[in-house]
Amino acid sequence: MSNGRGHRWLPLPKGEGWGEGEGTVRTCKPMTLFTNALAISILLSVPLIASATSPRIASITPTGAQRGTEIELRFNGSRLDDAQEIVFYEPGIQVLKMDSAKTNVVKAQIKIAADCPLGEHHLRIRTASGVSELRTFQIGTFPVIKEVEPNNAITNAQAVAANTTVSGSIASEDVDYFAISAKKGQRISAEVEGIRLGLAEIAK
Ligand SMILES: [Ca+2]
Repeated sequence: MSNGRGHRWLPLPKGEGWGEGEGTVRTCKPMTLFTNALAISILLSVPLIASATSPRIASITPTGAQRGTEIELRFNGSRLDDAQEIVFYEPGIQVLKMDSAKTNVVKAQIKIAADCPLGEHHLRIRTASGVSELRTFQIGTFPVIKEVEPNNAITNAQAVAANTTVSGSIASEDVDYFAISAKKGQRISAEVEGIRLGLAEIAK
């Protein structure tokens, strides 16, 4: 089925699209940060129908971006070498170019419109032999920075500016500390997004 703009629309199966996660820590006054966190998917117990030739997305890096920017997305997975299209289900994200030279990696330059809807965007990779499972990508208002390890103690907490999104991942039993500057009495809001990022898996 086509939407008339050359994009192929695929059905959105309910319950698919869970996996790793990110997190957001938000501060009300001028500080907000956003960090990846491992999340647990209850859908791992739901049988997914996929053939041995279907492409698979194991991770997307980064898992979110600021609207009005251009970034490179890296997809890791399997059977991705014959990728032909990244299908975004919601408007506002344009794929400028795509490189799928490696079997397990697809790189894509994407442009996010200044008025791109915020929040969760759904996507799949379509290859010559099939379509991947549904994944999600987050669009936010704040600039995104990477988590920098080691940050496992207060003494080496990563400094984060106000109104910033931090993107990272939590391996088994990882701890992340972030440092922000605030005045006494200042109210701080933080939000962590894990399972909502759609790629969480139970730690093995
Ligand atoms: Ca850490």
